[in-house]
Amino acid sequence: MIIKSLSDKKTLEQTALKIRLNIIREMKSNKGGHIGGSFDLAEVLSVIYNDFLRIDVKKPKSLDRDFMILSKGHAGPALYATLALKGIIPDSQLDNLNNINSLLPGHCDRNKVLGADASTGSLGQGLSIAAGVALGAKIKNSDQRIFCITGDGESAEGQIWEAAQFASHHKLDNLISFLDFNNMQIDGTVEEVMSLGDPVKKYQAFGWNAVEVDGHDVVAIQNGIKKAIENKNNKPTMIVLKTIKGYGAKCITEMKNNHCIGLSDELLEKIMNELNQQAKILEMEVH
Ligand SMILES: Cc1ncc(C[n+]2csc(CCOP(=O)(O)OP(=O)(O)O)c2C)c(N)n1
Ligand SMILES: [Mg+2]
Repeated sequence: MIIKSLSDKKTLEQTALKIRLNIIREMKSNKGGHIGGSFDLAEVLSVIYNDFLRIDVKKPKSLDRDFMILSKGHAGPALYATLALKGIIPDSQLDNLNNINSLLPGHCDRNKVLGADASTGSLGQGLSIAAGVALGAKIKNSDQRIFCITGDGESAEGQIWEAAQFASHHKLDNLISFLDFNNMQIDGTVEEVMSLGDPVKKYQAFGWNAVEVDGHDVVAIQNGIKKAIENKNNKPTMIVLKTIKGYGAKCITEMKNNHCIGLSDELLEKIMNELNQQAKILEMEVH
């Protein structure tokens, strides 16, 4: 499999910052939402959409496209932020998140959002959908890649492990999945609510290739995906992303619970100060 030339670190980090800025635009219009679990996906989405997801932005529903299924559907705002940057959905939609008549519901809805490849939000289902699409691609002899992002709290769902077993049984090496391993879920740490143990060992035991990488290191993520594509050993791949929920703004990561929060003017100002400082370092103009 030939891999096109990959983006440099700065480009990927700039995209990650643009994703966070777009998320904040969405949150502003909704006066809050799932900021923590959306912010921590900015790096992985930047790498997937800049370098690996082969889609024609003019035909995002084309059947031979690569698929990206956001199984932790409450992070929909992170996906929409990326789709707007890629020109798949209009940028103006970001100013109307989760309101009546909005085309961007809080959770992913494939019937409303162009580029959302599955309707998710009921946790545990996305990996099964991704595995089904990956099996379909195998049956068609298509070289499509199927990407999927799951959560660590989500991994308490039994269906995740049925999908893991199914994907290895069917040798779905076209399935590249991620686990957002931030050790946080809705109302506590994963450790206290339902410990996940060592997900790398678990997925390996299920017959997957599995590695852990720093989920905020764009180059490490890029290398992980590259290896998954090159690795033709008939196994699906799980890239465990060691992340910090809310990463990108210290004022969010320092909150005891940043799962679904209101966005006051004061908090908005604090977040924007931090993002503007990062923009200066990355030599970006923020409007
Ligand atoms: C089947 C199901 N059960 C419960 C919920 C409620 N819920 C929404 S988000 C969430 C926590 C998910 O944790 P995790 O996967 O770690 O995502 P993160 O909070 O890290 O973004 C829960 C329990 C749900 N959406 N679906
Ligand atoms: Mg989590």
